[in-house]
Amino acid sequence: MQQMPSIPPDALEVHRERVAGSWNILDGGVLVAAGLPVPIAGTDGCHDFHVHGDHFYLTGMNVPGQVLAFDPDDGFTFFARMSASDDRVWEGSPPSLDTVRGWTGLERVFPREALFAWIEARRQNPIAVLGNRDILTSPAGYEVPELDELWLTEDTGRTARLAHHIAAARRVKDPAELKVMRDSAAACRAGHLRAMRMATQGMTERELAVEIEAEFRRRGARRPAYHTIVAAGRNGAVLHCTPTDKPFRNGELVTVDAGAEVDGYMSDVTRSFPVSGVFTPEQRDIYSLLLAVQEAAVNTVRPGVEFRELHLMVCVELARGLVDLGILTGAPESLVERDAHALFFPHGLGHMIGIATHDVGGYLADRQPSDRFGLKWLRMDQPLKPGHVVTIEPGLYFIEALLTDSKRREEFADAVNFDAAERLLDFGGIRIEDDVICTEDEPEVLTAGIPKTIDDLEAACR
Ligand SMILES: [Mn+2]
Repeated sequence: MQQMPSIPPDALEVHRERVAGSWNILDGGVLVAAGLPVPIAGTDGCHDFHVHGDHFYLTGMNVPGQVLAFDPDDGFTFFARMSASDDRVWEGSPPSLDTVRGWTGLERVFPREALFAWIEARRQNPIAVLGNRDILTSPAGYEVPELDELWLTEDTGRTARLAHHIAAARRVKDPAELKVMRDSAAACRAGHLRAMRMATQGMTERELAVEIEAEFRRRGARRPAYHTIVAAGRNGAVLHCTPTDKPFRNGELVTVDAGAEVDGYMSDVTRSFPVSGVFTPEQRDIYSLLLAVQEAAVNTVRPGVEFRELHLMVCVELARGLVDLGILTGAPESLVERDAHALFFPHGLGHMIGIATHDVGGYLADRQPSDRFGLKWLRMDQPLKPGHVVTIEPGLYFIEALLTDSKRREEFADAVNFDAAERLLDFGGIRIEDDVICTEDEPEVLTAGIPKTIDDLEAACR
């Protein structure tokens, strides 16, 4: 059931003004639908509901089947779901229209049955369809089953243009959003501390995931922000490893990539630590390299810094470290130019985070992801600005699929010591990830309270 939104009405009002101002439309209208629950095929159940981020950003509401509409004459109009009495038996009563007005700061709040008339009045005018587009395919779920007969004329060019503007607005987090993101980071910290304390030989990845997620919820999370990753030993080299029932063994590293959803905002943190509580000398060497590079990258988060440049800087520093460790051979810059580093760090340095874990607006509208091996999984390409919240998450992996690939072995025969790399397959992989606010000055690390130096990790594991 909907509770009072975490973002106060005056802040939601600012979101709406910012977005409507950038839309700058003179006719027609906009629909921003919340989305409908997604059925689990073959059952009478549904997947956990996820409200569309644009609808949430503008209303603070997360109730399925609701719609925010906009037109240049009336401004924003909200269509709230009023349950039938049978639904109230199963789901409880929804908030009254006045309660919704108070929560959202919206004045024009009507029962959802009025949506039909709103669309009918704009028949054959250009309409942009933002939010969840399931309103076009499942209009009955929004109580407008006659949508086809209403001659709703979507202007797809307008939809694309307006979607870009709302993504741009969502990039810069305001103080009300940052407050919630700090709460999310606090829940995330508690879960990671519990993981470090609880992990022990014989425990399974799945058992540890349960502990982490339980702690998130105790600290106010509604649910995990994404599928929790717990990966020990070789599994650490599988980038999105679903926890298995494989027991931890002393000598292995465990990588935990887990975040919490608190009041609609996400956290996303990764830490790697030893099952035994003590790093081996080899683990220390590789971990220290990654930590130094991660800390340098976090400290470089400043207005004007191009995130793609920061990613490439990290690649060069990781390549330099891998040369020192005898795994790569050559000049770090030229190794990165030919993507040799990407065998060991194939993913991007990070992404924007907010209402979504991989938040909208990562790429500027006129930039495209590269198809280069070392850049194709980079989720962000733009200059940083104050109010951006980004993850900084370099990793180092010894990935069987890449190291045993005959084409890559041929291509990088002169650059990679494959024997040395293969000896590290059991090392698996490590990643260090923090959530960082770009400010006018020093970056603020939302997740700074989660141990990441070797001393702090070994202490937290005791
Ligand atoms: Mn991440």
